Amino acid sequence: ETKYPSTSRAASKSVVVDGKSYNEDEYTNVTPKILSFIGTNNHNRCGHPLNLFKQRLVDFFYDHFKGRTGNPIFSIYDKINPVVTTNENFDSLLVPKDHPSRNKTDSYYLNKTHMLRAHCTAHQSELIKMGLDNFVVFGDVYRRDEIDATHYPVFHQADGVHIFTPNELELIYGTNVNVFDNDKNNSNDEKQGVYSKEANKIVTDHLKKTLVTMIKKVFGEEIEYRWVSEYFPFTHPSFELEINYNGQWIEALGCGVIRHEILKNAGAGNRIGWAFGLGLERLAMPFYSIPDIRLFWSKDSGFLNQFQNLPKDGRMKYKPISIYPQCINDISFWLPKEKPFCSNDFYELVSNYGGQLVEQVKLIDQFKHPKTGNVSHCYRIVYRHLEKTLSQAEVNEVHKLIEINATQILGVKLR
Ligand code: FA5
Ligand code: MG
Repeated sequence: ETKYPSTSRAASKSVVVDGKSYNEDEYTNVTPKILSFIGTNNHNRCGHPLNLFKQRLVDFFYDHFKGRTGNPIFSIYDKINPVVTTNENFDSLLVPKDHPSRNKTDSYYLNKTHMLRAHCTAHQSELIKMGLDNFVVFGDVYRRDEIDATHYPVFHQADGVHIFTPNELELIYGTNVNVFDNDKNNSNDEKQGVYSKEANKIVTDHLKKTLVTMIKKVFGEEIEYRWVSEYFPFTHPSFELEINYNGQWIEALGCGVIRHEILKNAGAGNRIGWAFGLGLERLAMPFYSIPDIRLFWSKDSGFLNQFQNLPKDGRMKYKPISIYPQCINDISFWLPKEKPFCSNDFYELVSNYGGQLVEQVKLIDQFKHPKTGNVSHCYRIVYRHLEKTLSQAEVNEVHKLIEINATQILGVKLR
């Protein structure tokens, strides 16, 4: 009988997702809770509001872009596995090696080489390599982030790409256009050096016009919107589209002209194209008046039944099942001195032990002791059950569990 030292067992631990095994290493930070979301595919579940909303977007792309014989030119992908390589999520999109989004504190890693996609743009390069010019990818994406009514560690995105051949540009513009600029150094805020001014303008205008038409088709002609300049490593120029909902500007999507280097690496170097990425929940929430992003994960019939018999193009206003009171508990502790501490680790711990009861976690105060140099954080945790009134005793129990685990796992000292 051979006995292996326990360390070698630990070193060969692995995470299994969708029947595939990934060896754990110092990058591994997915939790069982996060892994449990994989395969739910709310965007593909009949009668789910995300599916209804997705269908509206699909219809737009099918109706708006038709080929010579009237057939849709956009392909839809909604079943691509959320496990991607770091190369797909970052490198193929020219995300710099030191970009903060690569940090373990911001993304979910299976190990050093594989992760849960942080955006659906992760599939862009592969699909272009396959020869596709026009497509939309729908899928679940995973990010370590704060928790509140509009943020959840799992949400859904739609990512679209439209690539033009020189001939197609000419068709839009009416006359022959040069796609490329002879002076490759001619890059500025408005365009990439390689592309000609006209080609860049045609594609930028086409992008903005398409997305505004899409937003108006979904929300109605009266929707108020504005364009904001943005930066993405994978597009230039880049923009964000914001829409006004009840007097508040909501960031609906990011978009831009695809970096030529990406097209070139994917075998489409003779072309120019645009891309966008939008949050399905971000738009479905105002569309159906859904007040809290956690409701998309509700299994309560009071929520889902409201969407059951809704016609595909029907718009309805979600009726809150009832508003149950919040329960607010604060937690204060000294940060450990011997290891790094980041707020996202605490947010995740709260979400692991507080589950669906946690509505918000927020850093409300921090303090550095002038003599000892010790740092203290105070977080406010807002508890609210979506479907019943919580008793103080139930909340205390969960709060206690969070305190114990914060002490044991994160090494903090309660104050
Ligand atoms: C991206 O993810 C880029 N990949 C979008 C893109 C694609 C730009 C292609 C250019 C070309 P961003 O992190 O801003 O960008 O997220 C895109 C959209 O997802 C946001 O506009 C918002 O609608 C939604 N979103 C972002 N974070 C969250 C979140 N935590 N919860 C819900 N929705 C979110
Ligand atoms: Mg953004």
